[in-house]
Amino acid sequence: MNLHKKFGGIPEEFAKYDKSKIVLIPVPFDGTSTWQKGADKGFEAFIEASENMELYDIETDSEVYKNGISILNAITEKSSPEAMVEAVHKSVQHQIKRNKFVTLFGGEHSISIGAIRAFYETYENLTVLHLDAHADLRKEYEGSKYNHACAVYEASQHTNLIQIGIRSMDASEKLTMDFEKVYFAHEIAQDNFWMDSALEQMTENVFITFDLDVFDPSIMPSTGTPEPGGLFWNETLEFLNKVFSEKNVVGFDIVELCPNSNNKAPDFLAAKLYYKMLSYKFSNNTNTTGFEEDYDDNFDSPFAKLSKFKDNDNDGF
Ligand SMILES: [Mn+2]
Repeated sequence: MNLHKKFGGIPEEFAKYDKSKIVLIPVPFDGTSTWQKGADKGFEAFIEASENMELYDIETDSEVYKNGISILNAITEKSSPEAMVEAVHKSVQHQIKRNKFVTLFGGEHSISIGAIRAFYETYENLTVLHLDAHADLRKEYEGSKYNHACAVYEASQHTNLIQIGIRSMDASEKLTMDFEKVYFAHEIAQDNFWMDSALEQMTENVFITFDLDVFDPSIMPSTGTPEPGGLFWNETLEFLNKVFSEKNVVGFDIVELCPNSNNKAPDFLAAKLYYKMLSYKFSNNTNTTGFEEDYDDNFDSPFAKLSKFKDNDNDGF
C-alpha cells in the first residue's frame, strides 16, 4: 500500500528512500476510536490533497521537498492496539538509526505511543509537545493502555510533556496532569505569553505530536471528536515556527484526520500543516540558497552523521 505514493506529487528523484532526509510513515489505524470512525482514511485524503499544493513556501523562501520525502510502506498491523504500537515503535527506531527525520501520519492518536517510545529511548530529556483538544492522559481506557484516550499517558511518565490547546478531559485525568505544563485553550485565547512560556519549559530535543482536533472545528471539522474553541491557523504556525527555530525538533506526527468527501479543505489544511512543519525544520528562515549548510552545521542533529548527502551536491540535493 502506498508504495508508489508521493507526497505533494514531487518528482520521483526526491521520493527515493536512499536520498531522502525525511521519511513519512503512514499508520492508518482506527481500532479504538469511540465516536466517528474514519481516521484510517485520513492518509489517503492527506496525500490526495497534497498533490494540489504548491511546493514553494513563501514564509521560509524554501522548497523543502528537495531534501527528499520518502513515504514508507504503511504500518497495517491491526491484530491488536498493542501489536500496532509495537510495530510503530520498531519502525520508528529503525528509521532513527538510519538518520532519517521521522514523520508519521495517522490514523488515530494511539499510533503516537510507539513513536514517542522510540524517541524517548533515543533522546535523554525529551520534550513531547502535545497539541490536542483532549488531554489523552488516561492510564487505561476500555481495557487497553493503547487506546487513543491514553495517547500521552506514557509520555507523561517518561518525558517532559507539554500540552497545548486542551479543552476536554475527564476529572480523573487531573491526577496525572502537570498543570504547570498545560496551556488550556481558554487560557490561550486570553494570554499573549503562552508561546514563550511553553518554549521556556522545553528541553532541547522536542517531539511534536499533533492531533488535528486542536484546531477550531470551523477550520478543521474533519476529526473524530471536534471540540469548539480551538486554535486557529496563523497562531498555531507562529508557535510551531518558534519551536522549530529555537529547539531541535527530532520528529513529529499528525493524527486524527477523519476525511469528509464533501469538504476537502481540512484535508488540504493537514497537507499544508505537514509541509509547513518540514519547511520550518529544514530552513532557518533567512537562508535562500539551500538547506545543505544548515543541515550540516547542526551537530546536535542525528543528521550530522549523514555524510552521504554531503557528497551529492551535483544531483539536486
Ligand atoms: Mn484529540
